[in-house]
Amino acid sequence: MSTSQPAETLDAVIVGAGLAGLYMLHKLRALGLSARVFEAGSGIGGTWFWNRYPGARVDIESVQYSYAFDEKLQDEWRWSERYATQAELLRYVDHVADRFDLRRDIVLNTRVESAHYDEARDEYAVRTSRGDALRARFFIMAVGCLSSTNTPKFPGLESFRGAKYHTGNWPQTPPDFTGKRVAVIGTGSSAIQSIPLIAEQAAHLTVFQRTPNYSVPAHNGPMPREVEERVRANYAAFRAEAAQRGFGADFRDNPATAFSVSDAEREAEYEARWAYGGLGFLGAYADLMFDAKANETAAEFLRSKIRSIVKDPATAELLCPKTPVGCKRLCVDTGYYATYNRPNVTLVSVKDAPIERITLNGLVTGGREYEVDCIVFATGFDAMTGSLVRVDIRGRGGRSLREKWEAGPTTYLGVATEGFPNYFMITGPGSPSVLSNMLPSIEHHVNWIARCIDDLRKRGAKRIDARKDAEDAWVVHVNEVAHTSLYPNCNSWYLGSNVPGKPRVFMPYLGVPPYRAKCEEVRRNGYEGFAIT
Ligand code: NA7
Repeated sequence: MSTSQPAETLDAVIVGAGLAGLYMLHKLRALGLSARVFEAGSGIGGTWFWNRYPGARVDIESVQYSYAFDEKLQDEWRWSERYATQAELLRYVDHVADRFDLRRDIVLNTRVESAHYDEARDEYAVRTSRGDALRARFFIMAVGCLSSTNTPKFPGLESFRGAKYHTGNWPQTPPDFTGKRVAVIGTGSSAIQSIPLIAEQAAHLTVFQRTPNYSVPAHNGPMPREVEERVRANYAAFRAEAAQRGFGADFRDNPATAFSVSDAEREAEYEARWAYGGLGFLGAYADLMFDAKANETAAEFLRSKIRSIVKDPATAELLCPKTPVGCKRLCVDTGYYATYNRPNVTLVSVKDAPIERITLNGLVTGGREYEVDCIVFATGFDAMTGSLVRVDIRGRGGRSLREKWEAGPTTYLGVATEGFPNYFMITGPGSPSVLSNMLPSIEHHVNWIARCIDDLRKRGAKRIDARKDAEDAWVVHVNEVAHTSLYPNCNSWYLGSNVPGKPRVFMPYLGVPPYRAKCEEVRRNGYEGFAIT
């Protein structure tokens, strides 16, 4: 489109057709607004579109990881497994898009490249990779927290003659590892889910581990119908109750503290939670993420499990994390540790001998070359900010978001950032996002944003911008809360420490109930902390 043509004007442009973007579109339409979603992928689904690696599935039980906004949708959808696979989640997303006729306002295969705020018109001038030029009063990033993949810049990366894959950008046609020598780099959640399945196919699998992670068994299986029926019988109350929990999910939280019970009772509690499976392991005691000694009891329990499963003591020791449990996101697996008992699987620690380079035939660490046919990068994401600053977003005075956030993201409530009027982020840094059940957090943000836009319209207001003092106070508060916990005590993507050079700032907000209360209070007080004109 040439720049001389008048740009199409919409009420809102939304970036990303994942669970957040789809619901945002639905809500804005319900307000009678015009909105369009741009999506870089060739299909909708966001996380569930891109992360197709073997074993990819949600780590929160599906009855909790689903939209709550429409009762009929909730009633008609049935999950086949306790933890849905990526493929089933994608079917769910497709079903939602069809059911609410969302596709006609979604443009695929198109990246939004820039969004520049025009102060004279209170609009964003938006440009896409296809050459579209649009104008929109509201610009909404619904790009997800884990969508900008991180591939370490190993020397020689391009020289490798075999196939390279990233778990977060997996090919649509699944690669066949049969008879292949495969390297997996990384041992985060994506690696832990995929390694058992890759090992079943590959001739040999070598896992390159920098930091071991804790993992608890999923004990996945067909959705127990009695569980589903129990939840469904009172779904609204079940969800409301979960929203009162710290992570916004039902982890069967125990209000007791770890040392308020005997050693034997504590051990029995951990055993019961291990047997049940899933992230609820961390709900065993209220102080596990706040008291290092309490945490160590859970950590040691998990280490003892690793030692009991993995037969080779040296491998078991390498797999035992030394950091607090939960400080990096706890993983949920199916047969991860037992995979190291297979004769075709080798674990190589790159903690003290980092990967030096990639070669024509493999990779070099500790002065030794490991020859492989394929490399799987399970090396995670430039989390929470990567996809936001990848777009050239400019606010008042042409100020760029990328520059504003050079020393780390600053937001008000994780939904807005000062100097960028009418710009919203769904589950942005400074909101519970990745420290919560993502889907209810997405719905909460979308509802809040939609209501805000509607309130502005009713007031006849054209512009809303976070105030600097409110943003500064929020940033301090997010940090203070984080530092009451053990979360900032280890290198994790919550802190940005997985990406070299990224500022070390704790990004998510810890605590769903106080966060939601604050958002509600801000709204009730006429959007306190925002300037509205
Ligand atoms: P993660 O959890 O960030 O895991 C990435 C892994 O890759 C982790 O083990 C990293 O080690 C490792 N890594 C990263 N860079 C390197 C280099 N240079 N050398 C060796 N190893 C490296 O990403 P996932 O995709 O597994 O999971 C992301 C989230 O998605 C997960 O938490 C769930 O919420 C779903 P490190 O720990 O940094 O030493």
